[in-house]
Amino acid sequence: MLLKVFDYGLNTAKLEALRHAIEALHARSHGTGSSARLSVSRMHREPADQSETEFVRDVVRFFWSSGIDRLYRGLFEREPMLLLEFCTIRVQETRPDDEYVPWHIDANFYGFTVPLLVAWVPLVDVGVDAPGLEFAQPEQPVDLAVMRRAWQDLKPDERGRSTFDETALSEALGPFSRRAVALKVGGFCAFDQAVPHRTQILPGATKRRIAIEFRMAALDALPIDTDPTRVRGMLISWRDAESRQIRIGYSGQLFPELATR
Ligand SMILES: O=C(O)CCC(=O)C(=O)O
Repeated sequence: MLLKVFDYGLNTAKLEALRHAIEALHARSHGTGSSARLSVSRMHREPADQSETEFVRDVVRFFWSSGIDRLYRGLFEREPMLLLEFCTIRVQETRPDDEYVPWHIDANFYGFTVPLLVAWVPLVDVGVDAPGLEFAQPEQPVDLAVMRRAWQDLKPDERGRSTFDETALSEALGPFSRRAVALKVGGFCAFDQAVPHRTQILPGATKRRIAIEFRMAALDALPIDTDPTRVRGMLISWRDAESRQIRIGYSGQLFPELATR
């Protein structure tokens, strides 16, 4: 289980520009005062207008200039691709009836067989007035095979999501502590697909939170323990090995076995 918290390092001016763009897109589609998850892949597939097309391009540019990709290379010694399909932007309000994301692991997106690294990047300061992210940290080392079995045994909740309640989490991790991260814009946390996390429960939060999640996986292999329909036609971005240029495309371009006829 890998969790790293960086208090700074990302370009704050670029993050501010992304936040302004998200606020405009969110206000247009959801008004104000409601939480929402904006889909980068939908904006690429069916852009409502030019501003959505530009936004996707800005997200991709930001990612490849941020240094986050270097983290993946350094940790796993493999070339990463950005899973744009699973690049999510959450605008999280603070009303009591707002939907906070419950305990889960991101193996939900990509299974366990390929190293997945999530970079959770807040676009406003979090952890004091606006909810951040909370991690469950085991007090003793956890056997990944145990975690994986616990994940496979989960029964989908009423919305079809694989989430852990506190009992399932204790069974998987043994004794654990909760760690909420407070971050200023420019900081981020990075974690792998085995790390349980949820939206921070922050009583008294007064400010809405905007965050973007970049999910990276190895460019040279597909997961074998996840629903194949998740990876077929999956939107990705990668650096071309010869030209070094950044590409945006679908999984079939890199993995011929996924190409649709
Ligand atoms: O940003 C959050 O509060 C949680 C989001 C999350 O963990 C997810 O989308 O997988």
